[in-house]
Amino acid sequence: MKAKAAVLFEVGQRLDIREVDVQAPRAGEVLIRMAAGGVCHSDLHAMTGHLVVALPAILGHEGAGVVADVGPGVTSVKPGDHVIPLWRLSCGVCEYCSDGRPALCNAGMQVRMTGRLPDGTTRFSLDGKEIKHFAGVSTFSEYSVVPEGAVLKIPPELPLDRAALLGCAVITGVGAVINCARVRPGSSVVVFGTGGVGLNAVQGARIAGAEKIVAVDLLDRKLEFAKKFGATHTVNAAQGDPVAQVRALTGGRGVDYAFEVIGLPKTIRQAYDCLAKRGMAVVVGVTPMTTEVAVPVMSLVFEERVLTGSIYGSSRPRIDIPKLIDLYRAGTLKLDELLTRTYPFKEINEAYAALERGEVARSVVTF
Ligand code: PAD
Ligand code: ZN
Repeated sequence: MKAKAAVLFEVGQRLDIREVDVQAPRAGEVLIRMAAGGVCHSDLHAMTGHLVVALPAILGHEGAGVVADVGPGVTSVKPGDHVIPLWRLSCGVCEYCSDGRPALCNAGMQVRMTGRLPDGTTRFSLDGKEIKHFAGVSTFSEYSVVPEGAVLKIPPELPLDRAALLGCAVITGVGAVINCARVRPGSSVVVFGTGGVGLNAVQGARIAGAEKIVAVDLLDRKLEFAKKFGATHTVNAAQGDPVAQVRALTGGRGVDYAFEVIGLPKTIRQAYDCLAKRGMAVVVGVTPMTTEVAVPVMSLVFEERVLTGSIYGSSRPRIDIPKLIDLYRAGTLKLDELLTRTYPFKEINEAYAALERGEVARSVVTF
């Protein structure tokens, strides 16, 4: 079948909407008719080359849609089901999957690095040449073939444009706070970068019962969003050293948890420098592959500080996404407020330009 899809041919280029060929799903695979694709900074990192991706590829890793067809042996979904594709495939049987760490699955990493499905081939092509799958899900396509292990059924009444956000921004941000850092009630938190993912770290901290939640960004517009998501204090890093400002807000002590949701060495170091003794800094932002960050070892030892990272919200999506849906239904998790703009698919490059200008909380393209 044919489908319109946003292809990245080379680093440095914008997305090119082309009519690609999509093969039928094979055994254990699911064909999804995509309804909405989320506009995440990680795709932009792929376009700029910060994130190394096998090209040409159909980008997009946040999305939601309806099952159009299934290959032999698929049991967990059927045509007509509403689903979210999970951008880190998990095999279910390896050491990491068995340990409740599906985001660390080697099979998922293999798909991510090669741009091919687990059998080593692709279901997309253009003029007979293979087009790669980004993160195994390629949500910027009217139709995408995804392994069953990366497809999660969701309730049909959930609006698909909002459901899409659960698949990356929400699970990554909330998960970093709840699964990785395990933020405790009454604690103090700083979040560097309050874009689509960072706002979810802010609301994750609110849901976890943090008492002080400081949002740091360069744009007042983003800080206003952050207040709606639960920030108790805001710091504009364009107006002076953010570390000094965060420390001042905690009476000099520093915070219990810091989240870096930008992907810059400078802000990773700033997040670390905001910590109190025994504090934990979690890096969520994606940097170029070779980036290094130095921290003073003395503070690791004498203050027992922790510096770590979180991929895909350190989550178990099949357990965590249904919980997030319950929190949305209860009015606790803000999804409607997160979706500040919707673009028709053909305006996808404009959607990315708006992300770069920092205009939106999160946007989606709709098909
Ligand atoms: P976004 O562009 O919506 O948000 C980034 C925010 O950072 C914006 O609000 C900027 O204004 C702000 N910012 C930029 N520079 C600074 C600075 N020096 N000081 C303070 N604020 C600043 O991006 P996003 O929320 O979609 O993604 C954020 C990062 O998270 C990005 O690097 C993305 O690739 C990464 C990500 N990681 C995972 C994961 O699993 N670890 C998943 C998804 C996204
Ligand atoms: Zn993402």
